[in-house]
Amino acid sequence: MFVKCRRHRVLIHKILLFMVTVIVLMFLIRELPEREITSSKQIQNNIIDENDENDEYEIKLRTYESKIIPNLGHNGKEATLKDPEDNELGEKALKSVAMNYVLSDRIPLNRSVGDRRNEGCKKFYYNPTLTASVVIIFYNEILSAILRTIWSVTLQTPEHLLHEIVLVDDASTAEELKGFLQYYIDTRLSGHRIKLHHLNERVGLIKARLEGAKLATGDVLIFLDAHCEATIGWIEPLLARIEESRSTVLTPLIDVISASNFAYLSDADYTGFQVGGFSWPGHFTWINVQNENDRGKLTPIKSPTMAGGLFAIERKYFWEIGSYDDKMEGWGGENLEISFRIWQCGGRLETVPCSRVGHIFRDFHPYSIPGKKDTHGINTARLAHVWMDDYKRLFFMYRPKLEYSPLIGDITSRLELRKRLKCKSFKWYLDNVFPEKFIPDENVLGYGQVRNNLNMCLDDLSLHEGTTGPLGLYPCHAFSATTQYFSMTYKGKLRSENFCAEISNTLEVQLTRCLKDELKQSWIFFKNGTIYNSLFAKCLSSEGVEVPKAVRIDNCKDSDHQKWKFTYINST
Ligand code: UD2
Ligand code: MN
Repeated sequence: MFVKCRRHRVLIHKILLFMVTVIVLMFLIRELPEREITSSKQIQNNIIDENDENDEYEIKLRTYESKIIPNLGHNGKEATLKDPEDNELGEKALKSVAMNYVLSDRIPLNRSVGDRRNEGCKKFYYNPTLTASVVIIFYNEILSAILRTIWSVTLQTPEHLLHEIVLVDDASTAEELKGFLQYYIDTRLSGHRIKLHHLNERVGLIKARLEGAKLATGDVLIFLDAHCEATIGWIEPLLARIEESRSTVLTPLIDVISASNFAYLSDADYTGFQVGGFSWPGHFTWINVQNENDRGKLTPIKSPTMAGGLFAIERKYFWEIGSYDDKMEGWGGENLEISFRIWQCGGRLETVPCSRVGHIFRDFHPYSIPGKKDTHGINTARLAHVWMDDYKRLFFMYRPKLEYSPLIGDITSRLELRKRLKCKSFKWYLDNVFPEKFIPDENVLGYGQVRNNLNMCLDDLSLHEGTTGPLGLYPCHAFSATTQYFSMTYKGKLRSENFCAEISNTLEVQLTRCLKDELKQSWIFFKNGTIYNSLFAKCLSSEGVEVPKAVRIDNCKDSDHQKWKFTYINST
């Protein structure tokens, strides 16, 4: 009985369990389809949404790709289009954005510009182990130029040396630089470790680079502008040199790519390359390699400054040495700031002749700086106050209004950095790194405006550096520092920052490159105001000179045309 009863109970239990299961199942079956339908609908919707956009991108991209002309501009040769209409549009593009994007869009994005290295470079063997994060920042750049920069880096860098490419979009407004660029990277450059970061607000190139550096994780940071083309073997010598000396900051040879026809203009055997200098008005300049014995050499060469856009620096060292001045805005000044700082705080700057990268030098900036501020001037004023000690007088002589301008902002943290890193003085920099830099008010008998007794002044007539032109005569004006600033040196040169006064065959006086021991450039300044040349035994004179023509030399006589006064005279 007990057994029977127990069996009965078990049976009832089983039936109950079965019923509960059936009810739960029925409930689930009733609910499930609903839920499934909704979730699959959501997924489908997502796919449809994304597909819509991606389809659009893909169509756009294929149309774009179909217009590319195979082999156009191959090996860095000049590219031309046949259709006159395209050429007209190209001309317009050059005028509006300083780059012929009509042509850029037709040149293969992965074109090769050939091997640009000097033959001698191919004999060097580099085996770096450091990896690079290539940081490329951009604001409304031409998409095809950005993509060609990226392609050149991925194609010309051995995979094991390229940690990543970090792209920072400085809040571009051009639509195609957003989703479409990301789509391009995802589909055409997938597997290449490319980070694309969009900034919400335009911050200018200095802060954009800082953002890029923060995102980067490779051993070495290599910054490039967004319109460059790296060439074969470009990265190895940079990484190898940093591996040898982590506090050395390097620039490749920056070759010229034409903004109008995209020709890669520098020959492989070109050895007359230059390194970086600066002018007292605060601009970067190119100068000849300082030490004559170093000219034509292919090993890294000391450089007093760098152009700023293309350089390699060990990532941790970049932060240790003070990265950039994060209160600098817009464009300009950061290149001289980082150059002076590196040298003064114990590092080195070098140009690496065997690393060649092309850059499109544009005739003007195709963008404006928010607030229309003179960021170059303001940023330079910041660096002058922080790094140039007394020598900042020479910059502010050209930009007097900037010296105490409130626009400069707070520089305390940069002064603290200088103290913390125990950096050397600007005089040390001039004496040791850039001894050939001309200092207009040191070792001179007189300097400033040079005025004759008839109130006319010597004037360089805005002569461009690297050229030759008349030493003109012009009414003296208040902006003496711009074109009417000359020095009479202890060594007998009558000169400005970039030119020396030389007597021509017609006895007119010209401004030209300063040469040592050139008697036609040799003058004696007498206390009575006469400026005399002993080779011709004649005096500097403005007699018969029509403004703004060149002054000349003439037989010495007591004449107001031959009496010259410098604004400042050194009494010592
Ligand atoms: C040169 C440098 C540049 C920079 C500058 C001084 C070279 C070859 N180029 O001028 O790198 O050091 O001197 O400041 O050495 N950009 C932004 N946000 C902006 C403005 C520019 O991201 O608000 C980007 C721009 O898209 C480009 C890069 O910054 O990729 C440099 O600008 P640039 O090419 O107009 O400067 P460039 O070559 O005249
Ligand atoms: Mn540039």
